[in-house]
Amino acid sequence: MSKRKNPSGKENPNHEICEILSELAEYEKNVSRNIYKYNAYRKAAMVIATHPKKLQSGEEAKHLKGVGEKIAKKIDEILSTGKLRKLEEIHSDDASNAITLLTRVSGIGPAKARQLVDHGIKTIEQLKKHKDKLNHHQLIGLKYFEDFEKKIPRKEIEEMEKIIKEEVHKLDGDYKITICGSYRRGKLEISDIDILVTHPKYSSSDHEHHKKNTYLENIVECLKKYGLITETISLGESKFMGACKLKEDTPTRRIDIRFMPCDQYYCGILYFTGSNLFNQEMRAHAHEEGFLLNEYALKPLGSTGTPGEPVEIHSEKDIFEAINYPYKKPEERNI
Ligand code: DCP
Ligand code: MG
Repeated sequence: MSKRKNPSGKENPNHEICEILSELAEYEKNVSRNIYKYNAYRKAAMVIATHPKKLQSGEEAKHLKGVGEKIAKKIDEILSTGKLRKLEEIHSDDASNAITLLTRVSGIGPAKARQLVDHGIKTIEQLKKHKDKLNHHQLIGLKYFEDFEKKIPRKEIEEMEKIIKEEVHKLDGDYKITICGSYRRGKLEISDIDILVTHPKYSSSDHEHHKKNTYLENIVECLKKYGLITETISLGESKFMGACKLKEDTPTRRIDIRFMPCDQYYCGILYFTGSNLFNQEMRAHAHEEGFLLNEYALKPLGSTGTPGEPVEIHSEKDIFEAINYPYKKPEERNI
């Protein structure tokens, strides 16, 4: 059996257990829609993935943070039989397989997937015959179903980054652009492109005064003209969702661009760099230190629990320092 690598690139001697727990997590998210269980399985899979030794029993696994009685029992079953009955049952359930498949289409969430399955739509082929049931986003998801599933090599995003920065800076040299997500965390294979943009002339007070701005619209128009952006899923003042294509022979990729006021930029970068789990842990730590941290701001919590005025932030490091959290480089946030 192959030994897959863990998040820090080392061999993972427990990869079979991790794969099963991750599958259970996906099942809870997409089919049962139990986010609490989804998180529990994901956390356990992550902590086990970074455990350097092969686990011998569920009891041993229980010493790891995030592994409780129920997961320990499952680990025992996997260790002794090489599989998990619960997962075998899930695999043999038609409706569950169909829901899992349909949620792979960009724009189709667990609720929509269940609805489609209830209408008897269970395959991509059948979905193609019922386009009337899909909204604009889901239609694009369907059109590029195969392309959007392909991982993006780092090199390809590096090339796009260069073009995007060059073209956007021709428009206005003051734009600040950061590609976040797993790309910023140093991953070699990335699922989509998450870009964060700001402009020094636009702050949250402008935003609060509902001052209309066209910063994002201008960027999207510019990259469409260049030929990089090929599809628009949605476009607002602060968020663009769409698709892009670098070259004739590269697949169409999902791209999101967010425009944020300059004083919220670093909280935005921190959030959109992730990982998801890292954000959860950092937010929990912030809370213990008496702060509210989200994608927009860091606010101290008063004695009654009401958030105060945002702390002034000029870098990602400022956020870590303010909440007494040891600084982690983006590549160290792959939990
Ligand atoms: N994010 C989050 N919570 C969510 C969704 C997103 O904290 N529910 C943040 C953390 C993610 C970032 O946004 O790292 C980007 O979201 P992606 O879903 O694009 O995830 P990644 O870029 O980390 O991984 P991938 O390569 O799969 O896109
Ligand atoms: Mg991403």
